[in-house]
Amino acid sequence: MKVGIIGLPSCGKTSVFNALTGGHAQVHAFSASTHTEPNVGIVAVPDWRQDWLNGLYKPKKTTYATIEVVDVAGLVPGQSHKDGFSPQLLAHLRQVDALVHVVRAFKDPSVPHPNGSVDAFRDAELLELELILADLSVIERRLEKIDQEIQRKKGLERTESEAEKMLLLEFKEYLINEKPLRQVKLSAEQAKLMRGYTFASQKPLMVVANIDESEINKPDLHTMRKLEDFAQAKSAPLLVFCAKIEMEIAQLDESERAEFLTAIGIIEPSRDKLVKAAYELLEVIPFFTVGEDEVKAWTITRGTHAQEAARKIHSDIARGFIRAEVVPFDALKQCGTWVAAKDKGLVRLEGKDYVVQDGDCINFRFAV
Ligand SMILES: Nc1nc2c(ncn2[C@@H]2O[C@H](COP(=O)(O)OP(=O)(O)OP(=O)(O)O)[C@@H](O)[C@H]2O)c(=O)[nH]1
Ligand SMILES: [Mg+2]
Repeated sequence: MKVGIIGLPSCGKTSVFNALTGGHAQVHAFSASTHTEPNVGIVAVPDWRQDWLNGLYKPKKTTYATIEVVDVAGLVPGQSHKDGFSPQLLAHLRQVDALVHVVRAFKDPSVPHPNGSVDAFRDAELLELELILADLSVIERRLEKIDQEIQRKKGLERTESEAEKMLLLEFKEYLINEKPLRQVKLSAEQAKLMRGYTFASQKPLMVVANIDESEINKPDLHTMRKLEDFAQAKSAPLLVFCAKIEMEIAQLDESERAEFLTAIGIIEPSRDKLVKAAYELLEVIPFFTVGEDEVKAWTITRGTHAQEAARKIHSDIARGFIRAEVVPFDALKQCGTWVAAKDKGLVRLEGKDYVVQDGDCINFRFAV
């Protein structure tokens, strides 16, 4: 899973990146990132259930699920109007599964604001509009050429291009009404037609309100209400935290961290909040494979069948799939060991169509 951090210049993107990854990427009071390479980092997905499994199996190795985070360059308003986003930016966007839209809500006068004043709602709308305009320009350029192409084509290819055109016109209508494409429901067939495009406003999105250190646990309600309305209207969850402090938290040792969190009254670090939100947004869940060699978390789309889940591990396991031995995490924890769970009849044998559940511990039986 890969998420991209976007936002206006100096809104705190790199601070959020550091908060998530525990990294030390440069933050600047003056925006400098528009022409630099993006920061890329990995977040190990925290899961107390995996920690418990590690205690049980004492494995040689434990592998947490990971999320890759890309701190994409700052989006300068107006940049996308003529030609859409730059090829570099589009290439980054193409690779991400979801976007984290950081909005500056911190006031700190020592950090200049590109628009001269802090107004989180205005900025949120501005960036969302930037995504919409970039998509519009992609569509307009495509529509200029598609008629000629339709004329040239025959049979099925022609029908497909015509369907593509219809869909692009539908998308255009949405965008003109300032609706992001993430709100358009597509059939599998339509999604296939649009596979070659990267529409920024189509990516699942989370909004992060980057608040002042003085507002932790007591954010400005007027601003938050407006941002909440904004996020809801754009089908995005809203997260609220102070990136500067969260970045400092992420850079502390594990032992110091808990103490610091308690001292400032933060219950859940932003990293954990964001990971949870990303899992919900992308409708993915973890399952575990366990043993003395390795305890490992795997990420699958909700609703994945056992055989497909096995494919995540190895195509041979999927091909030679016989049965999945499954024990839900809670049952395993209650019984204490796999053997005890088996004795109680809580380890089930499931077939290839079993829908894997969040936290299932699975041993795949297969023959090659
Ligand atoms: N007071 C305060 N300052 C913050 C906060 N978040 C970021 N800053 C400051 O704002 C400035 C910009 O932060 P960055 O994280 O570099 O912002 P950015 O969006 O990555 O900026 P560019 O990449 O240059 O567009 C830095 O001086 C940060 O220390 C915050 O929550 N509170
Ligand atoms: Mg930056």
